[in-house]
Amino acid sequence: MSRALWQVNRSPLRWAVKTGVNTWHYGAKRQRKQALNQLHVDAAQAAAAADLNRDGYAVVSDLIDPSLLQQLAASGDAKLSEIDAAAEQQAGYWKKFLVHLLDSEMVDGKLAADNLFVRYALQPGVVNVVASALGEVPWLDYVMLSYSRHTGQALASSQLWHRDHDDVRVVKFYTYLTDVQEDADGPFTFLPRQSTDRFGYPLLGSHFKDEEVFEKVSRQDVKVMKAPRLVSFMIDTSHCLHMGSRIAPGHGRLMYTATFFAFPRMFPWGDRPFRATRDTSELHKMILGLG
Ligand SMILES: O=C(O)CCC(=O)C(=O)O
Ligand SMILES: [Fe+2]
Repeated sequence: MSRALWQVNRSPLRWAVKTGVNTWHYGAKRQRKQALNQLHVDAAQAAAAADLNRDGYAVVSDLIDPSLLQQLAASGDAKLSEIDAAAEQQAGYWKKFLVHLLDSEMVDGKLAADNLFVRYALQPGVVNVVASALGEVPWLDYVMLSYSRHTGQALASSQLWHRDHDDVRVVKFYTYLTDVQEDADGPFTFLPRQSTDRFGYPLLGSHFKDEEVFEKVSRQDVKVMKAPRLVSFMIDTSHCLHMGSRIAPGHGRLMYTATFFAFPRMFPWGDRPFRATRDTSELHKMILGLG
């Protein structure tokens, strides 16, 4: 920041001068970096963060609060009965193979900060890992409970190889809520960071067919997350090519996703999908973007 701007910020003029979004971001970013020091990151969480930064992925099942996991599993099971109704509501949605199951939890388009699906993302075993990996308190962009199903249509969007938004750090935290132990269950599938780097950034296109990827990267590098229900993992989806939800007939996959960004979000954000309650802490408000 220039010296002149620094002075304006401290002068009585500061509210009259539009210092611009960048200056505001600068302050918010610094605050987020400082707030990292308030977190009590344990050795296992730090190790997972190191894995995430080095390889682009970490299996984090052991870091998850068992009671929250049980509650999530029970709520997930209950939501399975809502699939048909939700699918009907979302008939115009472009990702035909994906049914969103949290709409019924929202009030005016928002989830309360004490809603289970939000609390699950805010647990220390998740936040501490993402925060240490990013070097700052993360921004929780959204949480999602999705059911992937067979459509019989050609592979599209996230069923093809892609990175999520290429220039911000995106870390996604996933928990399987049904068994994903066969290819037919549409496992989350990815290339570690090093292999993805070998693929590089083709000038054209953001979503790639298998053949395009394996022209440049060995098939042996592919990691297929085949795992029983309740396994949790984190992926740096901005640095790792990934795809999934290639579901065979008669199969389906229920998965929880929490998407974290390094602040600021690359695209302007509108209304947040979260609402604070009287008991929401300052840390959680920061994470939920309700500052
Ligand atoms: O459905 C899948 O497994 C892929 C999901 C995906 O691309 C994402 O979560 O960013
Ligand atoms: Fe993705």
